[in-house]
Amino acid sequence: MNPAPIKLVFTGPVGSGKTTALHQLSEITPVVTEQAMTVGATVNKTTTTVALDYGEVTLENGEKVLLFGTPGQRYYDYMCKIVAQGATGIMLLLNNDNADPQNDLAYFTELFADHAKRGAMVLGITHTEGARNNPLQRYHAWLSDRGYMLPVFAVDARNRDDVILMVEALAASLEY
Ligand SMILES: Nc1nc2c(ncn2[C@@H]2O[C@H](COP(=O)(O)OP(=O)(O)O)[C@@H](O)[C@H]2O)c(=O)[nH]1
Ligand SMILES: [Mg+2]
Repeated sequence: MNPAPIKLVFTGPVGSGKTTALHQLSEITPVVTEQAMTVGATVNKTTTTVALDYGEVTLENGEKVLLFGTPGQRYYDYMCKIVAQGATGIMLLLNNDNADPQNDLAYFTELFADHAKRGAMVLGITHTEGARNNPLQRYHAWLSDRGYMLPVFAVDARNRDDVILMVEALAASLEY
């Protein structure tokens, strides 16, 4: 029997770059479930993922990686849990320009506490060029306050190399 495929899940709040990151990585045209936002639409963002995003990428060794993106809006949390079931690793994207990224960090590390505790999670901080300039050390401090030690990177979800860096960091964490 083949081993279970590698499953990576992009999660995080609305507008943190989940759908964009998955598009950067996927070698198939991703399946996305975008709908007009019922709550929280902004000038920059009028649609949001309602069920999941799905893509695939093949590693150099021929292994296939399944990519999933969760919805960001909190009333879809039950969906997040379903989408992330059996995930090899969680890529938590946080928008540095959000009003309260510490709250987002607390929320998503709690939602995926099993992965966070096992070190099967990597943080990607997006929109670091924005006006709110939380340094990366602040995320490290917030994590260690909660007893987690996880890699944290400044990433631009539109940049494929940045997204690949997160995947590589996750792979490295899982090898220990
Ligand atoms: N300026 C900036 N824009 C980004 C960055 N990452 C993603 N975006 C943009 O942010 C918007 C929201 O991204 P999206 O992938 O839809 O977020 P999702 O709600 O998490 O799926 C898109 O217009 C992206 O192009 C970043 O690091 N900097
Ligand atoms: Mg999305």
